[in-house]
Amino acid sequence: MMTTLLKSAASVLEKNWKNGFTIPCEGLYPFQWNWDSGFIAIGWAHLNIENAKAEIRSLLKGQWKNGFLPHIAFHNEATSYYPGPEVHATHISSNSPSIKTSGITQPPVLGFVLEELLHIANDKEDALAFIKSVYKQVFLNHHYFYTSRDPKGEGLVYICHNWEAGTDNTPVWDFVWDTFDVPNYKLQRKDTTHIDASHRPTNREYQYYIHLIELFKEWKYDDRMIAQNSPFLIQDPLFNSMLIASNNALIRMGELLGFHPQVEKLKGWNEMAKKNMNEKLFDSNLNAYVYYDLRNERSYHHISSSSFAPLFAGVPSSERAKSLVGHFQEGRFSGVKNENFLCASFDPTSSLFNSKKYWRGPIWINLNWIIYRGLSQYGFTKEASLIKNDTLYLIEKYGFYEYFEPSKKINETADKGYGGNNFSWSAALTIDLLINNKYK
Ligand code: 9WN
Repeated sequence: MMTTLLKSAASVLEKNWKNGFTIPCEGLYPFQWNWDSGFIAIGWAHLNIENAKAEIRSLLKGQWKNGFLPHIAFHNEATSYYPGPEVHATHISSNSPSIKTSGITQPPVLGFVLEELLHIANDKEDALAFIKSVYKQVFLNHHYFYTSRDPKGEGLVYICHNWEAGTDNTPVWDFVWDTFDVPNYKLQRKDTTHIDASHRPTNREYQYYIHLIELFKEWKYDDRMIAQNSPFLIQDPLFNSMLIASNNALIRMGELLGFHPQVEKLKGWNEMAKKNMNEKLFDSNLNAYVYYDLRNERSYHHISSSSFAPLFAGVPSSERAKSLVGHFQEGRFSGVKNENFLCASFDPTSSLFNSKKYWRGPIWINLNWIIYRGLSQYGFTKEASLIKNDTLYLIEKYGFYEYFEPSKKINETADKGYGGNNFSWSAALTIDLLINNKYK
């Protein structure tokens, strides 16, 4: 029997369903987004596996000839979002597909999403046949990352735009923006007509976002030019964790399906990726995984919710995982008296923390799901239940918002979440948290 919360989550997905794919949020994000679709497919798999399959097939329609998977597929027309297809202008690349897409990517979640579908599906044979039909496309995407975005052959791929991180305005980028100047573009922002501008990135930050796209267009989206010249070139712990978690899943599924050459390649990349993530991206003073800036050859010593994503990818040793968990109960993220709900998107003790502003502090449901799964996998059941209960508490109290206030005190008098409402991945992952028996 469906509980009330489950029913309302299902109705969010149904309303955002556009006959073949699901938009993240009406008005605010009116197209198909890459990592959103992955999380959304997990929700659909519990309700209607055919929609989950269609979601993934639609996303793969945007795949480029070199395996690149864009962050937005513009299947439909909409004027409520900026920057739209005319700004990305990806037809100038010889690799772009027949449908309109953006020319930047997002965290590669499809590999592990396919394995989630297999676990959730009642008809395993049918799910496996579907996975078989898309496996090589997803593999090609990983091949693209390790051959085009890992200039030093470290198994750590770079992102070249803040929107590729998915954590668009994390304070870590402030330090990158300080390293170069941008012209003054005439922005046509639409987001601030939907959402309180103080909860969104500033116009100054948008100048950088647009400038990077203008540079990529000048270089016709050529990866070699980008690697050589992009002022933004970051090895991001969240992005690489999503890739490793997807490698892990593709290896297991490839073994089941007999895709041996692909499995061998994936194992090679993965081994190097895990090793260098532990050696290069771990900051032992902070006790957390951090970002490395390849352009300026430096690390950024800040903790964000992305710092815990390696748990989900099985990267840390159990000893290191144990010390990471110290940031939760009575720790830096929870607050010494557990004053905060888990898990703020940025270090609540930092002067750069802002509890209301997008990825500079608020809680996001997809990161909570990733951390919850990571904690469960390592056997930290107490901390896993804590983050799961905090997530469901916020959703039940306010609804399926895009992001939420971490401070328990502010939440005592608040009456809503932040950003867009009826946000698809908040609904989809609530469904999974409520009914996925594997992680109780
Ligand atoms: C740019 C769709 C996307 C999410 C991102 C989130 C936000 C877009 C924007 O919305 O980013 O991709 O315009 O702000 O930060 O993680 O995928 O939900």
